[in-house]
Amino acid sequence: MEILVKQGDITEERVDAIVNAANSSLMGGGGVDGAIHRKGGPKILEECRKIREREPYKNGLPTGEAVHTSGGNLPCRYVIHAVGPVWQGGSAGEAQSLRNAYLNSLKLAESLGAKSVAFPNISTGAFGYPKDEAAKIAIQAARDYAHSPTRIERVVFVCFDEENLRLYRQLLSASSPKDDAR
Ligand code: AR6
Repeated sequence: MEILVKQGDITEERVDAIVNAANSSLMGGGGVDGAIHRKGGPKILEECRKIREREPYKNGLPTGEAVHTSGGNLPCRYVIHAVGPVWQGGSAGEAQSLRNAYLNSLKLAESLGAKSVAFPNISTGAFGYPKDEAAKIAIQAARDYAHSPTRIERVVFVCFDEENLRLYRQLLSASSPKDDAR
């Protein structure tokens, strides 16, 4: 599994699955969530509503978990809606929740047969997670996932802002996977 970074708008990615930085309501919002629903069209929201109608999601999607819809009008086949944590200072389990959001998205992508998956920088916008810490967790989660056999061939971190792009580039070039093993 290759791990790549690029700058851009995730709604334009030609991959099997893009991940949405959603909130537990699954009813849309601002940031990347807003862009995905705007460009993907009403079908995605309709599918989200259906997910919310059934258990165990009647009260919303818990933090760290992921579900999927179609890609609607987007070039991707699936949108994986994952909920990252709201930053509360770091002692409320945010790191584990963020890691779970990445790992659960990868597992779901794999179960859908996706070979290529694009991620935004989950939780680093409205949810306020410090970008450097979030980038380390995201990259480590992808590397840990790649340690086990997987049919996912490509993971792309799509950075929207310069700061995230710089952090991801630095982290992906500065350390080999082995150096990162903890
Ligand atoms: N493509 C890729 N990345 C983007 C795009 C885009 N089109 N637009 C923004 N980003 P955020 P969160 C980056 O706030 O922090 C929403 O209202 C942005 O620069 O989208 O997980 C949801 O409904 C940032 O680095 O998500 C939730 O309520 C990253 O995406 C809440 O915000 C994440 O920023 C989720 O907050």
